[in-house]
Amino acid sequence: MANIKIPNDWEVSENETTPESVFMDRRKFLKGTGTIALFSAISWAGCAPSANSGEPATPVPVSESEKAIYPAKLDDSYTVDGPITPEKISSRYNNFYEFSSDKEGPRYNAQVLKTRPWKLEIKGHVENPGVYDMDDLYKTMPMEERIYRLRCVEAWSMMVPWTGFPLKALIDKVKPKSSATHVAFTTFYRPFSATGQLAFWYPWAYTEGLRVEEAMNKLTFMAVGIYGHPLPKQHGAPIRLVVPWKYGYKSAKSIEIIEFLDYQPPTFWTTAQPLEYAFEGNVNPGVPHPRWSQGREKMIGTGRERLTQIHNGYGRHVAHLY
Ligand SMILES: Nc1nc2c(c(=O)[nH]1)N[C@H]1C(S)=C(S)[C@@H](COP(=O)(O)O)O[C@H]1N2
Ligand SMILES: [Mo]
Repeated sequence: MANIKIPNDWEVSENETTPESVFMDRRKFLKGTGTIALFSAISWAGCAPSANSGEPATPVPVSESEKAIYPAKLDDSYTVDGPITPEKISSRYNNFYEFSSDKEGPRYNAQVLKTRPWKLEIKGHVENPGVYDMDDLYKTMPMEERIYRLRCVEAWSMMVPWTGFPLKALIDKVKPKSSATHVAFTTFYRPFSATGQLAFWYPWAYTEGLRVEEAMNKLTFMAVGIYGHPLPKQHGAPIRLVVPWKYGYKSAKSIEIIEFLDYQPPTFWTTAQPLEYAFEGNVNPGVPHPRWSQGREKMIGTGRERLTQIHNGYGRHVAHLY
């Protein structure tokens, strides 16, 4: 009896695995085109870890203002049930197509990205457009820690402690005009270091978008750190969006531009595969992906699955928006 594990009611035994997206996989696409050797050579230039370097080191804060945000106070009003994913798991299983189309590539390949200094531009339909240096944000934004579940559309999830600030705090400073209906987030475009961006069949740069009311929701978070230290590059350093009630693709990494618009912007996955990835992207176990069920998810690092919850378990904060 002692060996029998009684699962929590949200857990289910692992009995089905969901295929990852294989659409337009880079290697499959290139196979037979004769360009694979060239493409691989480009991909590896400057990206491979040195033979004895092992894992990328945990990033440390560099400026006084960045140091001052750690440790940030945990706000546990938004914590949902389930175990926290060990950092060794979450930092080695990333989606970051700028650097690799598999999960293991970004933690190595993303290390070439120059993330300091970094500026975030805010523009469009706002009273106070501007360019913020990361240090301005470390000094002025209300930093806190939040433990969120992140549910990828590929039917896996993780739960991690982010350090950052509610996007609303920044939006209140820039003051959207009444004409603003949507917010667009744009990642860098640097194809000579982010060689995944040489994949011409994708609509680079990576972009995402929200309705203004979604962007202003208290859950919508700009993360600058994770596990009590600055974001490693594979997680989207130095600043990334986290929208926990939506599929992971909405949580754009390494953001350079936030633009307020009076229309719904075209976004990366929605443009690449319109039939598979909706702009809204809310986690919903009742709406299957065209190629797999969304009813359950693998909790990475546990060997177990759980039932997927509507709005990823955050319904009491966001259901009124829909
Ligand atoms: N710029 C950029 N942001 C991105 C992605 C990406 O490929 N590029 N992938 C998204 C997807 S599909 C997921 S699941 C999450 C993964 O975040 P993580 O690697 O920090 O866990 O990042 C999202 N943000
Ligand atoms: Mo994802």
